[in-house]
Amino acid sequence: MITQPLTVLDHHYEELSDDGKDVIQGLSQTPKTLSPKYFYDDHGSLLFEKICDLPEYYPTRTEAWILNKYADEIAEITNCCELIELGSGSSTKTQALLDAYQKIANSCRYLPIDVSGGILKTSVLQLQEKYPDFSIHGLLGTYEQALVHLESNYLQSRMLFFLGSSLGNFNQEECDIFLNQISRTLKTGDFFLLGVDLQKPKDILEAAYNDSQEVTAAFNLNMLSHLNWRFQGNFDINLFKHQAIYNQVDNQIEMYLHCQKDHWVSLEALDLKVFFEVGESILTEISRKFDLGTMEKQLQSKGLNTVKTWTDEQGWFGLILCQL
Ligand code: AVI
Repeated sequence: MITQPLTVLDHHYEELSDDGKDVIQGLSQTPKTLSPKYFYDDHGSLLFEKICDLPEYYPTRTEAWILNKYADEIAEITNCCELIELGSGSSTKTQALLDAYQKIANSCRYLPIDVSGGILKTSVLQLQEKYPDFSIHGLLGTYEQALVHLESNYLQSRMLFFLGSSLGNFNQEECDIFLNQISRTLKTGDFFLLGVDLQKPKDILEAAYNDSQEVTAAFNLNMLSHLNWRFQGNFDINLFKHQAIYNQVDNQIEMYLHCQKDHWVSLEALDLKVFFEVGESILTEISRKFDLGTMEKQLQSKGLNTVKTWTDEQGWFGLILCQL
């Protein structure tokens, strides 16, 4: 069924909603931080797609392997329902699920949600062609906007899914707020499918975030170029160096940009001047690595009870299907 590909949830989504107040706050504190949402301008989104194909970055292909192997079983458990994907990107991995649902039902509804309009529109148009009996419609906006939009009354049963271990980029408090929103968006009997990257040896994790082709380094540094065009800044990316370390106490990768020289940076649109000292660092991202049992308990505390969990042969990545 070919329909309008997208609904824009907030026409001002491109302004990232808070006009850089978070940049002022993050760069005014010690240690300095920046929100990972600034990775994803058009160039950053392309670099992320490249990261997903890197030999060292195992999460994407490992999760795809699990989905390909178990999609039929997932569809059998949930039956035909409205499929809603948060942060769908190019929806590449999702096709294993769509194929499985196609086998059990003539028509299903699939709603991919993303902040990147270009990639969302392209993938919706391609999927509408590939799955003509499905009703496929993109929602352009942030997770928060989408979850509020989806809260209203609805009849069909649902499966919300959040893949790629994007949950790992939230700190514990953000994770709590997000999971509360998820359970508010579902009604009793609905499903939530969550992909999580699991704890594993430090050397494997650090290699995945310090790849030999330096694509992750370019992705991290691109955040500064993004801030330059968005807020009329003068960051010199040659004065910063990328590094990712695995913090074994908090079980998280931490991505930093280390300053190589004393200098001032200004962001004119924010009326901000910041001094950077040689040796100091900006924390740009955390990527938490989970333990399945602990994650299942956290989901349960939100009323989301595990129905079944799947992992790969090495136990590197987990896919949890839970039900409200
Ligand atoms: C999007 N997110 C789950 C990725 C991750 O692995 O935390 C982002 C990323 N950062 C560096 N490489 C990939």
